[in-house]
Amino acid sequence: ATASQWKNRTIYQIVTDRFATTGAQSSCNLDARQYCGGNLRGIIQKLDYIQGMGFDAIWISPVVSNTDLQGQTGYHGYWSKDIYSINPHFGTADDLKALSSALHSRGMLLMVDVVANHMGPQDKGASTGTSQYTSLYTPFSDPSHYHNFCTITNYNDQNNVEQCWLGSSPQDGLPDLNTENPAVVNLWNSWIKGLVSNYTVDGIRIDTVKHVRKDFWPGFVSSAGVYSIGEVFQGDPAYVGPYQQVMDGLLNYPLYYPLTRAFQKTNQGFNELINMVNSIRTNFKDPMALGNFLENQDNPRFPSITSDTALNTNAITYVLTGDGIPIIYYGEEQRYAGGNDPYNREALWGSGYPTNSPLYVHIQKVNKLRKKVQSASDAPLSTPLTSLYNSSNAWAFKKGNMLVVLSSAGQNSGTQTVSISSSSLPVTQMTDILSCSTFNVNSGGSISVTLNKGLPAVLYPTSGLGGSGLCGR
Ligand code: ABC
Ligand code: CA
Repeated sequence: ATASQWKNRTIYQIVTDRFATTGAQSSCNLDARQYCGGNLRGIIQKLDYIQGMGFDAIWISPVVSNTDLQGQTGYHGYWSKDIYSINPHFGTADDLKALSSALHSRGMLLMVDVVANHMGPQDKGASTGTSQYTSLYTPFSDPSHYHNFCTITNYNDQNNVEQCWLGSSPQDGLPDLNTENPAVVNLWNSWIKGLVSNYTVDGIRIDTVKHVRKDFWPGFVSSAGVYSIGEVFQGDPAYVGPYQQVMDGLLNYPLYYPLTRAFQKTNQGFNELINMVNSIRTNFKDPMALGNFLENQDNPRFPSITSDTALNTNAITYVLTGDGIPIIYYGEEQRYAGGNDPYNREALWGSGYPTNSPLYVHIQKVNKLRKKVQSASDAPLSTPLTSLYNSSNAWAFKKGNMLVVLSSAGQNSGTQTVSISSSSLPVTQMTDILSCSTFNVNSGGSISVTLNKGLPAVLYPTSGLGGSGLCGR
């Protein structure tokens, strides 16, 4: 699928080992960093759970066979050993094909995570350079396929970031591929082409993008031939933006930090977040092709930063309604609260997969509205948001005919009235699809929206809700 097809989607991010299992639902010791039994067939069995929340795409862990490192394993999938075989812990090539077709028969898309910067850490043994252990890997089994060992010490030195290894020693570091070697480039380009066609993959999430020279990527993404979204783990939009010259989208790290700060405590104001939304517009070629997120496998889950459930709900509401493609990390809907890696990779079977928990239902409602907005051709989701009002504890913006009112007053606040006035508002009755309360836009273009207990409102013209399944319509 193309970037423009992905822009209307909502993505559910899965750590394959931790989302669903077809085996015993044993408890998962996070500290141990072992495989806990999640697999591809487990995902197939839980597609109703995902689609029930309104997601129409999933992103799964890297699928290739991984190395094990002295007591730790590649349960997360980022430690490639043999790029031509499927990680047996996750299933078989046929299981991956079955997942792909199960998704497609539901009208959903498959995104696979891929890593081209490095291979997995070597098992015990080699102590110097690269030459002693390269035979571990397929197909990168020649020393010329790797950069010599050096550790990344200076993130301001792009050469150091690209040519050196992640990790502090040859033993636990990630062998850095020589992505300048034409043999390596050719192997990667034909591999990604094969992966996409063998498994009918619709999009790729690319790992460690800033650790490979920029001009490696156009050949790789054009060989893939589908939407690509890269990980450049950096908060500065001026640093990340140029990467959109070499691939379709990026994970929106520049947004992530101000978004977290706006909702990590009450009454933090919205200026920093609004400024970032604007700065992203000037630094990126296509802001709507960026992937917005609040949680992922590398950062502490949001509820580990604040226990305020209203702040959490507001932050998620921005991810679902702001500019860009929403990405929700598995377990976010159940308010899992793990901290940094490895504690943010809980086994979801521990939850029992309830479909009535508050955030599950919240995400479901907003996704229903997204579908409705998407089918209303007058004002699509790709319309950039317009900020209409902000204060120390509220922010209102319009996107198409949707009016979103976010609050940072917190769960212990009472009622909060936000009065918005703009000639761009339709003079009509609006329904908050979360509470089902209605509010009128008067002929002067002003509306007063009442929020309760710090929860947001997501409003849409009542007359446009027919067939949405929202608020009895
Ligand atoms: C394992 C252990 C960890 C241990 C680590 C050293 O080894 O589990 O407990 O701390 C995979 C696994 C991890 C595993 C690693 C290493 O491999 O998932 O569990 O950690 O073996 C991607 C993936 C990630 C994956 C890999 C490796 C890469 O999303 O899941 O990890 O394939 C860097 C990379 C980034 C990478 C991330 C983990 O490390 O650039 O691609 N993620 C700064 C740097 C970033 C750096 C980040 C985190 O710190 O600039 O480059 O990311 O270390 C902002 C700044 C940012 C700054 C942040 C912290 O603050 O703007 O620049 O990021 O304000
Ligand atoms: Ca590199």
